[in-house]
Amino acid sequence: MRTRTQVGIVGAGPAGLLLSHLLALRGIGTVLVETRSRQYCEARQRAGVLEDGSVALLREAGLAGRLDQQGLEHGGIYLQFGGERRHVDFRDLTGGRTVTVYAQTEVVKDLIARRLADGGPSAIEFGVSDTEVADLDSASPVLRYTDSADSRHEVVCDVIAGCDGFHGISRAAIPASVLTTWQREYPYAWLGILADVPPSTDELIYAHHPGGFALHSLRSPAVSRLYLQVDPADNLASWPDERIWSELDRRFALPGWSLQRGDVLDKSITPMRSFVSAPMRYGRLFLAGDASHIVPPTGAKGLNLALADVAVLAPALDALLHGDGRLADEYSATCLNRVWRSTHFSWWMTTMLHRTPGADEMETQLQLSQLRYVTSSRAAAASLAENYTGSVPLLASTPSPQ
Ligand code: RFL
Ligand code: PHB
Repeated sequence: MRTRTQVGIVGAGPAGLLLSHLLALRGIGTVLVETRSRQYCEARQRAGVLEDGSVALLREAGLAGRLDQQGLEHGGIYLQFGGERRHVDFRDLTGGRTVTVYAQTEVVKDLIARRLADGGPSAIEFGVSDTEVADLDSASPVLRYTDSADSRHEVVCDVIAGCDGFHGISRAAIPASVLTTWQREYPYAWLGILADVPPSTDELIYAHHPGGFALHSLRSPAVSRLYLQVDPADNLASWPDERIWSELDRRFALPGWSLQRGDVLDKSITPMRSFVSAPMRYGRLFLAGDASHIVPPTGAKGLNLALADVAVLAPALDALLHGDGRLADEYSATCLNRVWRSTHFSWWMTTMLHRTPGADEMETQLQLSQLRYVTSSRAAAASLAENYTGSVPLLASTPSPQ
């Protein structure tokens, strides 16, 4: 079947879904294809923290109905190390900025519901296979896929957006000779659990411990989200619930405080990596979100970067489709400024808080010194707070990385 659309979008994660919605608001038609089922996309456990810029963006786009009711505003985080738990007060350090705890799964549910309500059942094609993008350097790039009923489709587009995550096909369709990539794999992974128990803390706790990093986050007043640094070669079979809870107890231990336990609702292990590819455009293909860059989750940046990319991309594509390519030409450089800032911040948080297997005592002492500094110097604390809340300026006028 051969059809036409203005923008073909690969991937119905936060980037692809929000892009489709922002383009619809501008009267631009999209075909959005997704390999997974709707249920799978809505259940996949991922990020939990939105910068206030992301909240403002979702609000402006008319998507914040549930977010405004259920999102939990947080004005800081705790950093725990050397037997102490110290608070970093974002509101005070950044002139009132905050973050909002609202799960990525909820953002995705809101976006899917809105696209289907506005665009009808065909607004998102779930369960596709064999997605291909071709003719990217022509004026009419082509998106091909097989739908869930086994029919093959060819969609002729004006532009294609690759929003298909780190393992998608879009980035791989760019000739290697025009892409530069930077990558760092970390020698640790995160074991994450969702637990049916009220959080034991009012704000997130990032804990440095000789046994490895731990993070206490949350999903709601009734559901906690907790992470442990583990070996990337570990599998879930070696982490029965009892071992997870006792390791969490050990890493968060503080006199007079205890961690409440509950049923484990979900359990997964995620590798940690930093990755950037540039440029984020090749001909009529534009990459957004994890398709172009990955950060380790310690800075809570991945989802926010994905949303920020498409906030820049939607007006750029609108102008391009109306004959003005200037914003589209600047797309990659504009996004990469933010991407590299978040890449640095995420790497910095990660290496400050995790234990490198086999590292000497020097690493520990350097980390502890840095942790004491960011919790005692107002300038250092303000830098962390600016980066975490996303209040660092975009630096759009600075010469771009590529
Ligand atoms: P996604 O969410 O990976 O969506 C890509 C979609 O593309 C589909 N797809 C294809 N569809 C069609 N054809 C193909 N060939 C396809 N190949 C793939 C996939 O099925 C999928 O639905 O990318 P997107 O939209 O760029 O969004 C990025 C975010 O998901 C990611 O950066 C964050 O989850 C990262 N992250 C965090 N980010 C934050 O901002 N704050 C956090 O607190 C935070 N915590 C986290 C995180 C990621 C984690 N994991 C699991 C990696 C915590 C964890 C544990
Ligand atoms: C989460 O709630 O899933 C979460 C929070 C903060 C992070 C990473 C993940 O840095």
